[in-house]
Amino acid sequence: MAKISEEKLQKYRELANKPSMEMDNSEARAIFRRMEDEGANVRDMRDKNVGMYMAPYTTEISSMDIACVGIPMENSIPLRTSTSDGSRALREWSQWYGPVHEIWKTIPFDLFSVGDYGDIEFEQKDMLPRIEQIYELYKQFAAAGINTLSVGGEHTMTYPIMKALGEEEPLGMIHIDAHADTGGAVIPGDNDVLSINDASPFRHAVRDGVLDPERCIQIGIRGRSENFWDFSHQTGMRVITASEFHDMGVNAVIEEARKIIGDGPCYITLDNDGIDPVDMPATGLPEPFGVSALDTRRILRGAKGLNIIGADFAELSPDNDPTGQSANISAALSFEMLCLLADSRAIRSMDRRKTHWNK
Ligand SMILES: [Mn+2]
Repeated sequence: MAKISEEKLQKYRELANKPSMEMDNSEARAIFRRMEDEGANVRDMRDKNVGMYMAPYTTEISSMDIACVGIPMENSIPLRTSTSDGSRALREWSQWYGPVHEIWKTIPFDLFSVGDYGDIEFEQKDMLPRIEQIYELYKQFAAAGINTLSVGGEHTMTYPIMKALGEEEPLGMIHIDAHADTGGAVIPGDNDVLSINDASPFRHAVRDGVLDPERCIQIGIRGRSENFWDFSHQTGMRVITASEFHDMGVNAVIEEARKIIGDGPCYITLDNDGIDPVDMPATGLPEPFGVSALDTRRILRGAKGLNIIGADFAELSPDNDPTGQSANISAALSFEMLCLLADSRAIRSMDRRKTHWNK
């Protein structure tokens, strides 16, 4: 049996002696070095106090271009809850992702100032004051021209976010979910206010004029509640059921989504129950035969180049996630969204300012 030649071994040994941080990709090498120099804990993956994707924590609005925000909201979920813990779980797993996008090589921290705003500290327990508090905060983000990656928390949160971000120009939407979330009042005679819950955010957003239904695509809709979404169909949203999604194939769906969204501002919202519960068990509302985690990533990657101004990941319920599998996948998908936000902002604006960590 021939041995590996001394010449080759010599070369392999030289390469083997090279420290990991001396990687060939110079941009990747530079960002890891810079993060470490500025005090980010890039070598320890067990730090539970780290910011989302290792972004520095800050509540100083003027210091951010892109804000990562946790919204620990749990007010109207009917069963198997724990969405109030979703942002904590995602933040913990987010250390495994970034700072460089594996395919696009996007480095959000080198393009813009990304900050982790932390979890919103709700002043009150009830739904309406919480909705109001989210709206007031996102109005500040909108006024400062900040793009947001929000992690929930129940899906109701997307309504006040859209209300703030869509005030100037109505948004288009790419929405992955088992449910279209355009439901009406559950109890006949219920007033508009009480009908705000996690099955209705997009009905309220359309009614407020901040979401353009003709620029909306809803993907993965399925299950026993499918008959409750008349509002989506009647207002011209494109509803792609999970069955239709599987028949069409992901590339045809992406093509259609891009046509529907066009050039206008687009918001991406992922409800974790849109993803098949085999991949994503951490949901209060498991609906089988959904969109795979992999196809969800394909859809996100297919959105590159669109004018994306905000994104969120909703309804992660860590109590149903004993291995952390769901939080891990949620963090992976949300990093795709962070890169989309950075890339879109880079298309819109020439202004650049890097993220910095304090020592
Ligand atoms: Mn939803």
